Amino acid sequence: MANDWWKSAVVYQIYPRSFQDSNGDGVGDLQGIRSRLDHLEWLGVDVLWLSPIYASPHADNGYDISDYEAIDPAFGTLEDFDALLADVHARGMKLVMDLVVNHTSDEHPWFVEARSSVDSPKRDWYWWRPPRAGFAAGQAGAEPTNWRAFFSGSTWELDPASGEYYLHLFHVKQPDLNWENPEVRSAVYAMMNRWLDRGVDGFRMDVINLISKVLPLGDGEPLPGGLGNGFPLYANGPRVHEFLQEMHREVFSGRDAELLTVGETPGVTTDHAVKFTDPDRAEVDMVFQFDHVDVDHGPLGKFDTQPLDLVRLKAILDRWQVALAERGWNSLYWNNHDQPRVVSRFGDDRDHWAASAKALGAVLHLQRGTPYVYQGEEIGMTNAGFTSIDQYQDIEVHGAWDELRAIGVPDERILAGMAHVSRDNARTPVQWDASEHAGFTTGTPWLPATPNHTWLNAAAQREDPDSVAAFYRRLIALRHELPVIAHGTFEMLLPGDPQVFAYRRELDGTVLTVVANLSGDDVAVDVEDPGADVLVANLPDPVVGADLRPWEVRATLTA
Ligand code: ISL
Repeated sequence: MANDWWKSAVVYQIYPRSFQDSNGDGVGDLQGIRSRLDHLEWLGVDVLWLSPIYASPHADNGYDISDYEAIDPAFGTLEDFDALLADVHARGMKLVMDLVVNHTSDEHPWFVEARSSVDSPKRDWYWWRPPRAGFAAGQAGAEPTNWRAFFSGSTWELDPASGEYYLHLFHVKQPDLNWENPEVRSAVYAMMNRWLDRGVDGFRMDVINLISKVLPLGDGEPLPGGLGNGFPLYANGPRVHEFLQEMHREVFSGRDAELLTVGETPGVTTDHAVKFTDPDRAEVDMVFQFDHVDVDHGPLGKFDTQPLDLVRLKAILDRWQVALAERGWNSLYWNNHDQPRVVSRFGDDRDHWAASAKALGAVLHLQRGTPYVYQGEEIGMTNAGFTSIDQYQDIEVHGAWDELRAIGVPDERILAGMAHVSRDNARTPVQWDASEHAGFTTGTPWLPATPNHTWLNAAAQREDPDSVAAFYRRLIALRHELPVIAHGTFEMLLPGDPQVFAYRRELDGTVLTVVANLSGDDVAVDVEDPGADVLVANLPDPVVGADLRPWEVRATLTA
């Protein structure tokens, strides 16, 4: 197998909680995934990435792990896991696990032990600090640094027993591991090796660029509301590349040709991304950058949603294509369990639902990089349409609700932002069929199925050669068949056009030109070769060189 087999592969992300329930408890599980592998094989994806299935109190739906070596009973057993892995391999696919090691759950035995005493041998496995000089424990402002947590509030929680604070970049139930401590690193590597020995095919590494903090820990630039921005002090930190190279030596070396490793790296720069993914440096195969999904965030953060500026979105994606052209590799995504549904966000889920879902799919999948499909994206699933705060389950939403109200943002404005970009939009059950709860469960789903499942579902689309799912299937097959898609150069065309997304790929004399109208108007384009053949298009009777109809995409090939 070539060392870079993943350059022509497509990854499918499963969020197990919402994929398929097999036992009627309303939560998806491993047996449920096994029962739906036909769909994934039909779609033609190469790799499945499972969001966390480890034992967890589920404060953050499994991104708070209390035992890295056990399967959470809500999802099944280790036997179920082995059976799933065998099934996936038997169908010629690979299985990649989520690796959440910036933090554990506060219920992980490591943290329970660390918290038990300042003299605990595990105390230094986490970040403990006394109150700020001159302050008493618990006093306002006594937190060791002013950092704001991702899920609102301070990143520091007081442990009353010892009078010290522990660090949690995310929720209070997600204490950060201290990667400076070599014992922590060895324990993580040993755990990873055990999963690889069990047969898994790699890892998606949660917030892996946050594991190295700038020492000594200090304050960040003040933010409105009194807290500070610690991000520059812990993102892409001083030892992060060293740690990943060490991990590579201790875990991947000798077997990395078969594996896929992808770092989730919020705030990664192109310079760091090249370092993370340059094969000669032996860190990870690719990373997830965030610039394109942060494009519609406003001054008050993600829930302060701004209209899409397509010229800016294109400039961001172009910059990433160019920066990683010679060294390193991009991952390509619109969606995951943290992002709203792309057809609702950047497409038109009302008047041009199918055409816009397909156009966005084509624009992404024909770029250079490894595409990721998030469950339900392949059938054009839409946002949840929640209108009241009680409908949301996500801790991020509830933290932000309190925080934004406290600074006087009107409820309607907050709710509008949440309806647009909240993470729960991606977490409603996969819409398998038109039956009650969309075929996801026979019980009561933990988050309700979106009402449009009566017509928007996988069963209907598998029958229909013009469906969004059939179109995604074709895009995936094309990457396998045409080397120009996996390996060709990338050139952005018409960068200043506010409606058209167009680019050219080239390999050994084969030229692929993609033109997409990401608007509801007719628009002219003049960049296609008149002699080219249409390779894939989303509307009937495509004509090379003709005006693009609303949300039309054409990809043409010149040999
Ligand atoms: O979704 C976000 C908030 O808008 C992101 O900032 C997100 O928190 C960030 O991408 C890190 O995400 C990962 O780690 C989190 C977890 O909640 C996310 O689900 C996971 O993808 C903490 O483990």
